[in-house]
Amino acid sequence: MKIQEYIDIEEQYGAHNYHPLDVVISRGEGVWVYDVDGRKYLDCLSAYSAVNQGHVHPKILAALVEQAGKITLTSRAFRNDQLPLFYKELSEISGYEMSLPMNSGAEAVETALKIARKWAYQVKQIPRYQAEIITCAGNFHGRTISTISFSTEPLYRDDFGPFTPGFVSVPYGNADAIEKAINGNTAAVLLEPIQGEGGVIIPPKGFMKEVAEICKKNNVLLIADEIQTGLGRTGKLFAAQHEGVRPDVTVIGKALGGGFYPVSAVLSDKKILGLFTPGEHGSTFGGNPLAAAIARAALKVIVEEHLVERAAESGEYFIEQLSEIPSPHVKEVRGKGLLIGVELNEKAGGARRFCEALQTRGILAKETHERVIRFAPPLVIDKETIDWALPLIREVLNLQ
Ligand code: IF1
Repeated sequence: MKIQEYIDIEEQYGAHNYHPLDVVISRGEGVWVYDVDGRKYLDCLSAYSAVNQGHVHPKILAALVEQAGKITLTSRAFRNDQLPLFYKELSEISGYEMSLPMNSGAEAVETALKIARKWAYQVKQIPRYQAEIITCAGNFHGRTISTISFSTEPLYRDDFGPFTPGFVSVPYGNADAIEKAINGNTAAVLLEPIQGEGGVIIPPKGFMKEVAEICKKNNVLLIADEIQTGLGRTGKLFAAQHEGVRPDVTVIGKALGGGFYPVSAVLSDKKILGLFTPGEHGSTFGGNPLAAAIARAALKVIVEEHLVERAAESGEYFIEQLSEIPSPHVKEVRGKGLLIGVELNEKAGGARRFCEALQTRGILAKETHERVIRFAPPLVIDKETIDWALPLIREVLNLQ
């Protein structure tokens, strides 16, 4: 079939909840993806950081194939031989005592919200159903009714009310605003260490550390959503570690599945996750042996291939080089590790047309929030590939 035929079929039979670039990908390997006509593209989105290890990583593929031939789904009514090893290895790499496996990021965020509320009622003794959770403007935590209930983006919220109560919104990056929003009923603060979808928004230096101290002082849980920033993306295993912060609860997803399978998890210690008793929470696929085997291999690749260090090094180089590109359109280049945003001036006419121009030059990037081009390639990218991309990016950033 021709590319246009694929597009026409998708447009006819699929809901239009996305506006994708007209590239029809049929194969991927490492940082490269190939369309149905064999054209090659550098993937600078990594499926929103779910492919940190690179596309179709052979070791993760092998783990998937081996496990898929043995047993894929037992339900949690029974035990299996992969989940205990997943728990142990995830605890060792993350430094948290326990974890609770789910599937999508949003499900893991919802799980974190539930355990924060449970902790509020059972441990902090907040009167039942008065628990409040502080969230930040510009956040993205998923597409469920509760997670969009505290979104400040009309596009994600409008027409989906009524909304889940119990959330207080404060400006992002303002520790004082968080302190002022805390009252006797505050259970937790939920935030992203760097706001990805918000446009790669990096908070002021010291923000995470200050928030952690405020939460500790006020007996409020700090929940970090590291679904996009975690697992090496920003040059640390978790972005909160850039400020030496260990949140009470850390939520991960995306690259935990190595780009092969939806796997997410809530990480915390026994004093919090130990509050769940049998039957109170769960999921059909959460913690299935196939997911566990894939996640174990995905984590192993991050460690064995030093992807955290590579993201730090490659990211620093990429950001430095991007910052040196003269362009009438660029307002700011910002990022941490390989989570990079190029913000354009208002008169540049939006980032979409630049992404389309990048596509014609063999680079796939996604605009976020109208005016930011996000560059987030798989963490396995090498300097040669970055050097291949830079002149093409320079060309595009100098289009009229
Ligand atoms: C879409 C955005 C990114 C996330 C953080 C939770 C989730 C996500 C920090 C939920 C998911 C994805 C969702 C996808 C596009 C993408 C996205 F543009 F939507 F906001 F990355 F920035 N926390 N982000 O980034 O995880 O349930 O999707 O597994 O919904 O369009 P999920």
